[in-house]
Amino acid sequence: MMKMESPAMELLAGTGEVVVGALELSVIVPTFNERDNVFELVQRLEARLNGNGWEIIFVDDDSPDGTAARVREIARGNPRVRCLQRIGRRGLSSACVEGMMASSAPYLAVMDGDCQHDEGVLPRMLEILRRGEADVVVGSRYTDGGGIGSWNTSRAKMSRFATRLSRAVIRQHLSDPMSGFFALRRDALEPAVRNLSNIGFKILLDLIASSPQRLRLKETPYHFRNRHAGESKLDSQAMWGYVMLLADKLIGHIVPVRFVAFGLVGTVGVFVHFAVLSTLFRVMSIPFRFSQAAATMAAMACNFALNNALTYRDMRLTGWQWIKGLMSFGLACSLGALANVGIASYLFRRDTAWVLAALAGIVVGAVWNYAVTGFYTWSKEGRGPRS
Ligand SMILES: Nc1nc2c(ncn2[C@@H]2O[C@H](COP(=O)(O)OP(=O)(O)OP(=O)(O)O)[C@@H](O)[C@H]2O)c(=O)[nH]1
Ligand SMILES: [Mg+2]
Repeated sequence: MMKMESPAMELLAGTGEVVVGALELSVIVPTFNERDNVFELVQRLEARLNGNGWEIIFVDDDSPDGTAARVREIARGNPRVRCLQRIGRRGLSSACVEGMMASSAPYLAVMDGDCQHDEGVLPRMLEILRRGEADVVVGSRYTDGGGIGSWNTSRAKMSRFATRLSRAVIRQHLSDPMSGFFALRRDALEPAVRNLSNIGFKILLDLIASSPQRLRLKETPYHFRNRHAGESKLDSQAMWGYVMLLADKLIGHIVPVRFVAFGLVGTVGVFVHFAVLSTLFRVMSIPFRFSQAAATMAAMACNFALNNALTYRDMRLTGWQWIKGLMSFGLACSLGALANVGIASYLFRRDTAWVLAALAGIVVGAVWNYAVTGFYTWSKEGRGPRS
């Protein structure tokens, strides 16, 4: 009798099917508006990985340019290619995690969909994993033999600064912990997966910081190339996502990081309130109650817009959903204000110092606003399509 090489082969043996090669590697590629890059990437991978038992899983966040349809078109002629299309969601890290969880391969690799990562390095990464020399192999731009291509100096400086910040959450040395190009053993992912923050762009950092055991890391150099086609999604908000990730790793076990962001946005709202109030009341001499009402509306709208762009960036509302969100946010916060005043007045009547009574009212109002808007304004049902 033929010797079975893996449980997968044993399972198939009874069906009479011919097993060409067991699945060994899944390459996970997060995409957003990469329609003109996906075919090129598949071809480049075919050239480098041919012969191995591998597949490529594109995780697309319902890109408006039709990336998912393009991937499925390719997949119909190439069974190595799969498409995971997420609706009403955004986020590079969470896309990578869901792609990895959709794979059954013992080895996983993550790379960008715009051909910036050098696919020629993948066989070396796979070999290191096969030999059991590391749990994670990181493609590094900052180790000897690596490079960052034609980045301008400000982007290069920003990347180095972010790398330094990362030391706050990972205690192991890595020259390029911000890398989006890496390969790992599935059994290194599984213990970490429930601790992941799933925030922002930096999945490798999240993974290393979330692993209950110390992962064995190895780096392999590569040159970061220019995009093949399309536009960058790296915007100023990516930096905010990074700060949120670091904060979640540092204090997320004490207080939810979204609540901290919500509180910070609320503080900005107080400044907006006073700016509008003083302009209308002091400068334009509009009666106090109208000025106060206008300032409250302005602060509420500003808080909603900031929370939508930052605190709930991964499920931000657009178009008609944005208007509906603003209304439900306004309603929830009005009730929050009533709770705030009610609690503060009650405590004040019971001889609590006025500052403490006011603070207690603010905390109760903020928790109410956070809980209710998280449930109604940015609920699953409220998530609309994004641009
Ligand atoms: N699924 C998914 N993929 C995303 C999202 N944002 C970015 N991506 C993909 O993640 C990869 C990296 O994003 P890029 O915009 O290329 O970021 P970058 O490589 O740091 O920046 P550039 O050098 O300017 O290209 C690309 O394949 C994007 O299509 C997202 O929200 N969801
Ligand atoms: Mg890119």
